[in-house]
Amino acid sequence: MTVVKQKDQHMRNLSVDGARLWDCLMEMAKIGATPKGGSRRLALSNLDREGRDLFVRWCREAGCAIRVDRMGNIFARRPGRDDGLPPVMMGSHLDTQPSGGRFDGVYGVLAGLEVVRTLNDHGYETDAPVELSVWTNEEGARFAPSMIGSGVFAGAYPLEKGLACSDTDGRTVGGELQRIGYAGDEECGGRPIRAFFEAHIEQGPILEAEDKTIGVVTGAQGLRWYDVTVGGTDSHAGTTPMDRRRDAMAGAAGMVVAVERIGRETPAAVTTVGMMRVAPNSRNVIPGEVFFTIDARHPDAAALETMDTTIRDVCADIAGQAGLALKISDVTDTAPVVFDAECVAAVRRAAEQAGYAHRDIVSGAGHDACFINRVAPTAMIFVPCKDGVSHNETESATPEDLTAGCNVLLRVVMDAAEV
Ligand code: HGY
Ligand code: MN
Ligand code: MN
Repeated sequence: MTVVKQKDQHMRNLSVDGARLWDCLMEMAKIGATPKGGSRRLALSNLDREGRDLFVRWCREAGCAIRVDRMGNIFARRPGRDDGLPPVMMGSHLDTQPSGGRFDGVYGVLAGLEVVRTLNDHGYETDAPVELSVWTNEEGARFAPSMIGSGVFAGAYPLEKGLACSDTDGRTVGGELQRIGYAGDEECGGRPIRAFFEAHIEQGPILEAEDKTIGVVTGAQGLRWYDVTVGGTDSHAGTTPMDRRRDAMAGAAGMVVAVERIGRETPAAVTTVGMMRVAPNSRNVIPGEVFFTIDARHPDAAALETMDTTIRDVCADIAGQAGLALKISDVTDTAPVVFDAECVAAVRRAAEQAGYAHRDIVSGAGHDACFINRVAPTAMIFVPCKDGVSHNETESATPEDLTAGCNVLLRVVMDAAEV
């Protein structure tokens, strides 16, 4: 590979191979493909292993050295002229929701691979090394909390907590990493990173509605997850008079409606009850226990704090009036994030130089970048998705927009990797 001084001006206008990127996305989408055209690769499942293995093979073919840390985070490293410099990192996640789409997370990973391939195609040597990362269990669908791999890497959670997270069958992150062969020996984090960039679909309707190609992501809203258990008394549906019941389902239902109303009545807030388990879950038994989850988000920390108090109070009132037991456990509490101003400006500049319509945007979704932002200058690049739909098998994005976002990623990585 002939090395070309990276200062050559014409090298500044490299473009990625959008068709190759699309083909990779579709190849990865075959792993865990769902009947309605989505993806199901739950974190650390056999399908997640298959996706990881395919990614590692592609990166090795692109000349990258592979390292895996103790949380199963994968790092594919392309050497730089001065390999002692802290790397410029790109990346996202390969795990999906149970009925997820083909682009959430995967796009940021494979756009990074396309950047590496493009640099290779042109024999472009960066000063600093470039690393492409895959973070473990970003979605939080199988193991809670979400973003646990990047969270441990960034020091938000101790390693022991990360490895001990378990799914509803009692399998732990640590055990599953061993089982699928991704229990690495590298310590998590604690090393300097020059900058981190994550490309991602917006997962919301704004860019598409405003006909913008690039979202210059300035930050992300705050997020709180709760586990709620409502305790009543199992009893016979036919013989128990209505005034003698401790009906955990009726109590939980009132709380779900109240939580939804808090989201709807608090400007800029969103609240969701996504999971529910009923015990004993028999049609002629009054439920004695109901478990459900709450996901509450807001871009402002004080407003999120107020929502926290209101949610706890309203659930306690409902339980008190119905004589029910109530337990609310905090699962995750991540404050609103502001990304690095220089990295954000680099994304904006790259979009302008490429002539892409763009706008600043705050992410409604959480991302690994939100944790990496604690240990490295970080920013994100958004591209539109159809109807703003995500966490849904019909999630869709255009090859043109995906290519544009990847070109912006290429530019900011090349700039950041220059000394
Ligand atoms: O929940 C989120 O915001 C992300 O998709 N894991
Ligand atoms: Mn994601
Ligand atoms: Mn997601």
